[in-house]
Amino acid sequence: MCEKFAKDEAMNMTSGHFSPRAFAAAAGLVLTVGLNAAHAQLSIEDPWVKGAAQGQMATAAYMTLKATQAIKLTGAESPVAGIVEIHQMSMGPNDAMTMRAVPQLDIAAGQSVELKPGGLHIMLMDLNKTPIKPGQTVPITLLLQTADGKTVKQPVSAAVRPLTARDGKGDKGDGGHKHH
Ligand SMILES: [Cu+2]
Repeated sequence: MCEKFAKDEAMNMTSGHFSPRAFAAAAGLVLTVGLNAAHAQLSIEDPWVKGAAQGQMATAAYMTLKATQAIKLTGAESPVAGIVEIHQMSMGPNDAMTMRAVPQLDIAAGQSVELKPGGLHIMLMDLNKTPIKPGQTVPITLLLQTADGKTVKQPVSAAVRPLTARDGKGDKGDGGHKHH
């Protein structure tokens, strides 16, 4: 099952001034610094989601993660899915694709990890009833843990590609996924 990360860090405001303008400026500054801190450790290239038809229960998101410092991907969240898990697909016996949940993904400093059809992916399950169509984008929040144990959330906007999208390398895609 998906783990809920409800750990909202309280903001430490040291300023004694609470005019709305000062607060907005301070909040904006905090947000900017936070995002820069996450982006400095992990860059995300080409995030995309395979489209889902009306009534389809699951789909998957793919992207390339490049870490400048050691970081762990511990999970993800998305408003389109009730359950989000990191999965690994691999070729099992008899040429059948099997997949398993990966509790976390360790990315070493300087390493780049490709999430792609037929391999690692972010599984979006328990989808909302609305279809996910090409031309839309799906917001996904990556839950990361830095080397010093800090939890960082990194927002990703994934473009939707057609249901039949492959990565062009001749693998079998994720069409055979079965879900609980
Ligand atoms: Cu999967």
